[in-house]
Amino acid sequence: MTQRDSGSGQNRRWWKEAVVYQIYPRSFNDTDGDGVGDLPGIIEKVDYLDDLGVDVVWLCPVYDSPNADNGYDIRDYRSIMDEFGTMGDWEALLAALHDRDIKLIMDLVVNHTSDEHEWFRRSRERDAEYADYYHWVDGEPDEPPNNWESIFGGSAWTYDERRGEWYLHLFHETQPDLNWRNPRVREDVESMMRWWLKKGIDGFRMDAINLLSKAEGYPDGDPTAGLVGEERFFNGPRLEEYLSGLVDVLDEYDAMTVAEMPNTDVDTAARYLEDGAGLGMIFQSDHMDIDAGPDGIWDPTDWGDLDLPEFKRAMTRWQTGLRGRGWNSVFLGNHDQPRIVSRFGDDEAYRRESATLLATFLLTLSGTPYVYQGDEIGMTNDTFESLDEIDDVETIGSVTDLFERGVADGFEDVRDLVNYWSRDHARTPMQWSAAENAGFTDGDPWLLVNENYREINVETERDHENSIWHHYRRLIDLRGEEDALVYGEYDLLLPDHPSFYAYTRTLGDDELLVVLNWSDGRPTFEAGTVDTADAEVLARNYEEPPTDPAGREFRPYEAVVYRL
Ligand code: TEU
Repeated sequence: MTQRDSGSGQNRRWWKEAVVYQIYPRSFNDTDGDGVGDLPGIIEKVDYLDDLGVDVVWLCPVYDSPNADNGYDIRDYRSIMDEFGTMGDWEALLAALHDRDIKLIMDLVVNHTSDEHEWFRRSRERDAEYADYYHWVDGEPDEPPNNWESIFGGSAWTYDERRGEWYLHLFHETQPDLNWRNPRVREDVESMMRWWLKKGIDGFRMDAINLLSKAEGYPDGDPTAGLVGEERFFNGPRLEEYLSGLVDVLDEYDAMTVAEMPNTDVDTAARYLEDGAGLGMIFQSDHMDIDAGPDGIWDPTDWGDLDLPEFKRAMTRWQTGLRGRGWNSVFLGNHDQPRIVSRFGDDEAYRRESATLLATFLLTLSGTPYVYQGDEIGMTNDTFESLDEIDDVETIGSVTDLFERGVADGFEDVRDLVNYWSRDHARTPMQWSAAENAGFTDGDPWLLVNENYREINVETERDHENSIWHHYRRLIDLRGEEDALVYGEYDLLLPDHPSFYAYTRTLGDDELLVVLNWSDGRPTFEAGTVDTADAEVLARNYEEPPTDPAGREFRPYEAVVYRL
């Protein structure tokens, strides 16, 4: 691929100019009436994606899985989950996307497998070939090898009676961690990646990839850490080496990579990006942790308030910090996070205004934007009345942990916490229409459909020219037209302002200004040293605003993109 210079010192690459749409297949569209989304359901909606204007689809796991973690526990990397369809359906989906010039990236989940994967079954039998595929440690059945905690609650170790040893699982006990020190594991993963790349996919999203390398000898972690053991397994000693191996495979195919790396700072990230290990981009988590309590998201103290200046600092650290060192990814939500309009906007009085503001933000920053399914119609968080309504293994594990530690005692004590964080908010079925079950299924949906589907759905959104959906579509188009939105430098204005988030994007002589009133108030914008006299409006979420923003009062959640 030719890499013309973009005029900004950043090499041009196809995936830098792309807008990605993330599909959580279980919740997208069901065609066979079993209440679970499927691949033919996605094929049915390929024109929908084309109309929206996205360039890449990131498909969450569709591999064979017992579904303890909805497909993030893989039983067979080379076959398709029965509920989702067949390999033939998957091939038809790839062809339908490629016909419309939409690329497809798949989820690569290789920190762990399902405990039903053949490798694990043979490993626990001490089969010579697979004995060393996982992290096994000898010891007494009542004393785990160390104090590491699982990200989903409780100890990270489970004693396996069959083998008479402990195995490590940084997630659920049915998700044993692969032993990356074993070169055979790395070879098997690389050959699996090649197998998919040869089928014609355009890249991978790498799941929890900065957990691959664990501290040698499994030393105890700092017992006061939010997640005990975190400094022992995030960004571990051999991570760079393992990533380079994966990148070598991807480079053979000009494939796109986005690597999920929570708990990573900018300087560490730079080591893994372009000039380091060579990853295309990473998903960092600074702005996702901002409203968590001191001990993480399941800490029931002091969580939930969004402090805009702090949020700006977190975003800006990455926007400016990676300049010339690597490419950003930009996301506000995904299948693990609350709905963005409920978390960062106002999902009641100003749902349309705040959802369109968030769209403007997402699509005008430096880095490749990721739109999560349903955000383009402003889908909101749901309300969960009991743990019986929860499917998410993380919510259940974390809440059980709070109960066991005596921090909480019953659902009432955790109601607000669950209703703020549960990953199920993002997983309620896609709302296509006002028909029963939001047009998602003719059967019983696997997870409750949000009751607001009669008002909030694709059909209604597409009928109204000033809707959230049309705003996404226009902003996606604008990003395609304005090189400055892709390759321009980001400079923050008014860092400490409590309501405005404003920045410029500059590429050569071209200077764009984005002004977002991130509040339900009516603050007056002061442009400072930026000359706005000849400003031209490129995008807006209210009727025609005056062209010069300086000295003007902005309406609640008003968002405007100008050319200066
Ligand atoms: O998530 C990894 C991860 O770090 C999550 O724990 C995330 O930070 C948390 O869920 C936020 O609430 C990935 C996948 O995205 C997730 O869906 C999987 O459950 C997990 O890996 C295990 O594969």
